[in-house]
Amino acid sequence: MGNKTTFAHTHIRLLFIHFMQEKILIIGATGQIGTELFVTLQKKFGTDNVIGSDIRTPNNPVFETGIFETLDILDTEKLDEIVTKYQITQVYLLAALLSATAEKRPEFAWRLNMDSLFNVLNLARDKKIRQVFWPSSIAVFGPNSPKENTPQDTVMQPTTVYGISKLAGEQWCQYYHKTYGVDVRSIRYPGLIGYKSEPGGGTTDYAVDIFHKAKANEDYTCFLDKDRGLPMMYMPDAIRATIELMNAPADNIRIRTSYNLGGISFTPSEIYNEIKKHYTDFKIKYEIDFRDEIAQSWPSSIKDNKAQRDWNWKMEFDLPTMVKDMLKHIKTHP
Ligand code: NAD
Ligand code: AKB
Repeated sequence: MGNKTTFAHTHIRLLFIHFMQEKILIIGATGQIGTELFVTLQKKFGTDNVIGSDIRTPNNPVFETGIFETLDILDTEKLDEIVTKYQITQVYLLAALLSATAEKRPEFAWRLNMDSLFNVLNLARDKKIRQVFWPSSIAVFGPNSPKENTPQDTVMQPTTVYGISKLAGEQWCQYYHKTYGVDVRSIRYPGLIGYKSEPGGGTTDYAVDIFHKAKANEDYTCFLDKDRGLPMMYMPDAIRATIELMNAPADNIRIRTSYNLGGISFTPSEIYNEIKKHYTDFKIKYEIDFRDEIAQSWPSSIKDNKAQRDWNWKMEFDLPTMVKDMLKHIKTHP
């Protein structure tokens, strides 16, 4: 009994030391997800243990507290220097060109989205870091995938350069895990909605822009068709999912490509009607552009039973609760 207790105590102490020593590098930290992740990880691991980095200089006040490094992820020497300087154990790689921007610069998007991933996976292969998070997207699916309740494994023939890069990236993650034992974990995020940061050139950005127009008492012009349903998720759920996945025991992570995450599925007219319950004079009109074609190629809803099975994933926010919470915060957020 005594031995068992001692063993348990030692084990707990080692776990504690292990978590105390986690040093995290976020690459692409000033973006929509990075800004929120930076704050949440600082709270969890301490301000000195989270290093934000980006090619851009931050202008969001959240970066006034903590450590920030300017980094172009394509510069492997600087990446290596930062990893060594801070003795980084975990990397969250968020730098990428998103779907709409990538269509305008396809070759550069392919280079950035793929080389950034190789640069980080190679650090893990060479045992310079312990764990990697790299996000995929619902963009891995294409027009031939089932539209509703899209399962984890199905036909995947993306038609955008962004989707092609994410699908290839997923396969590389699995390859590095199988071949080199790299602990890389990934989520196929739906479109993300938050109030702390601006979205960065995606097809789902309308679902953030619409709130800012409502708050400013202006009409909103939507670039998607009013009935274009897409899977979306409120940022607090997405950040929680990311951290829960990263903290799950390695043996539970049976999918090393990327996990489907369902979120909330709605159309522009459905979110408009929900916002209108709070802003009764709010008006919308539709001027569809190339982004509607991208959206049309993606699923309307996603099945995430594998994430529920492997790491107990459970979403909290539905459309009404998300809209209410967004509007509450967006009013006071600068
Ligand atoms: P974002 O565009 O807001 O942020 C990306 C950040 O990467 C930016 O701050 C940008 O300055 C930085 N960056 C660009 N090139 C860089 C380089 N060469 N070196 C270093 N930094 C560079 O994107 P986001 O919405 O925060 O998305 C982050 C990741 O999550 C991306 O991989 C994206 O594909 C994925 N994702 C996002 C969503 C979403 O709805 N936001 C959904 C699915 C997947
Ligand atoms: C985009 O619209 O490009 C992103 C995504 C769903 O990957 N928000």
